[in-house]
Amino acid sequence: MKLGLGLYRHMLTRENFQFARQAGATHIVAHLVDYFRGGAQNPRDNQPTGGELGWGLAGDPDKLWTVDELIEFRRAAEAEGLKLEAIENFDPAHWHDVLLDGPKRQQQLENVKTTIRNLGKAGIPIMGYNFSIAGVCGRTHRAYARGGAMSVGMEGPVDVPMPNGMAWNMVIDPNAPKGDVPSATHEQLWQRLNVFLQEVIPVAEEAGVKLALHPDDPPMPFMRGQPRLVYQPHLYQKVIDLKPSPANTLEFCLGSLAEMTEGDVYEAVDQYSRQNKLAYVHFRNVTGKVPFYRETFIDDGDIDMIRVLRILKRNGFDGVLIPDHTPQMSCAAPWHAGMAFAMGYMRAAMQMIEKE
Ligand SMILES: [Mn+2]
Repeated sequence: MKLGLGLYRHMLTRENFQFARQAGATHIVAHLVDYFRGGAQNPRDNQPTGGELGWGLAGDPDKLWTVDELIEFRRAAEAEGLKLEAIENFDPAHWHDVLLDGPKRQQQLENVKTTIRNLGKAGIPIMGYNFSIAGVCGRTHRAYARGGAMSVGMEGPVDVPMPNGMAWNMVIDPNAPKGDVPSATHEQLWQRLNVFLQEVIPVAEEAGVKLALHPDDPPMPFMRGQPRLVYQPHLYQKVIDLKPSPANTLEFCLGSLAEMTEGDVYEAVDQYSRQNKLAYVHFRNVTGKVPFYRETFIDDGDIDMIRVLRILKRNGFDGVLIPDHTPQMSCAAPWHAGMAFAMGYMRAAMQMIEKE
């Protein structure tokens, strides 16, 4: 098993690569979507939360990530002794109609395919994604964690409808006509995923790239009137079985799985790692379940993280673990301190497990 760090786009700097290496990471997971663009409601150096208008403005619909810029990111990480393991999340500007089944769906499926081919050409092995209409929304940011550390949680269901011009909790069209995005059904959402997988997985296979699906965050059946895909652990199996392929894999988020109301997180780890379906792991801890949960420090939540590592080891998991999110620590560098704390814990735990 390998230790990695996830970095938001504006954090992809030499200094942060060095920070990752110093904390023992060998791998980087990079977010290339700028979640913070025009998002005044976001704390900038933390995971984005946003308000009813989401995180901010999506990217340029006409500018896909090029092979050259992807190679540049990979080389920048390599220059500091790190491997660029994955890109996390498509830009909603590039694929919103795949999620919404809108008029540009076919063109945007081609966007996704081009992006995956570009990753393959740039030597980046994994593309993480979250197949979600409303996206990562409806969460609150308060002093939830130990010692009054600022953290993220949920304080009940969020049913405020999603206005036109939004997808994946970002603004894709600031000039959209007034009104709300009509609610889809679960059947429609699964049909949309099916189209996506049937079209894109063969391209991923050819490109040598794994597509890795994040479960819903938060894992509610509906958010903002829109259905969610993987909001219980057993639904991950449905994704795998829809298009059996080594390129159809999971961005396995322990935090989201533990927030689900059904199933058992250790059984889920065993079930999916036994099938060799984990592309990489979000190694994050929480207390509680939706619609009331809180993100905690890694050693302080409901999940026995060491037990998870033992299951992963037993099933031969050899991929990357990243801290995902952590509470913010009270100091001059709250995000970095939170990550360093999590990574120190993870290094120690991994060294211990390797000797067993
Ligand atoms: Mn996650």
